[in-house]
Amino acid sequence: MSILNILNERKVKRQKSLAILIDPDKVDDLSSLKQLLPMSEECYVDFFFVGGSLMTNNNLSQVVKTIKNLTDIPVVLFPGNTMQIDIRADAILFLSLISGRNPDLLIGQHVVSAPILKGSSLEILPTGYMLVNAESTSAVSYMSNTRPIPPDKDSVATCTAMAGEMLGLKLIYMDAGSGSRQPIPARMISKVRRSIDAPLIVGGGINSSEKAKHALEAGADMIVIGNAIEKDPNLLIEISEKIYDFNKSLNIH
Ligand code: 1GP
Repeated sequence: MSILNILNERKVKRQKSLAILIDPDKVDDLSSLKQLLPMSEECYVDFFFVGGSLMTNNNLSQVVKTIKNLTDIPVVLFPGNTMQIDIRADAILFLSLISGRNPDLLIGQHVVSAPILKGSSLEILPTGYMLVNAESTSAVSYMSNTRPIPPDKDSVATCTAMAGEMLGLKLIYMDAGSGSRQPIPARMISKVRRSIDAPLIVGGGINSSEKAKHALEAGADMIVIGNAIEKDPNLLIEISEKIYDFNKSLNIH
């Protein structure tokens, strides 16, 4: 079954998913990644997202290869730009940065990468990507040359998500930015959840099991965690328990 079908099915059943973000630029030594992989399987991690705003060490293919060799957990590319494509991955978030007004990230980079993706077996996941942050100085805002949606502007967020879905995007990803001090407010997550049918991915600044629980309760179908698990891999156990509790209450898992 395709990843998109899996996500749609889970959304209908209200089943939650967990993705770990691996930024290849932060993987200096593959041994820490190799330690995380068996733990991720034990904790029922659903996906690895692989990507970052900047890649200075040319590590992408090594990271994808290591994950694919050592686990069966699907690898989804989360590209910061068109250079971040590796055909060994399972799928790619084909991100249109709909919170911004930078044409290159709404359609330009997609045109450049389309022929490469068409010739690959990667599953393409058309995704409306929305940055939500009070600061316009985060790495992703700087690199994307866009202003994020302010966290108190719920109607801007809901209308943006609705428009993305009406344009045919199949997933909506609300991101506070990697390492954000504040995750996306629960209030905004629930309003966006109620405005769209597409599966809703939420990430950025989720650094405790409580914050994970709030995002899930508010309506995130999938949460994405990067920095916090890099710093403390044991947090994965606590967060996966929250996901397990949610899914158990639905008699799933
Ligand atoms: C960032 O949503 C991801 O794009 C994950 O963010 O690293 O803050 O968990 P963190």
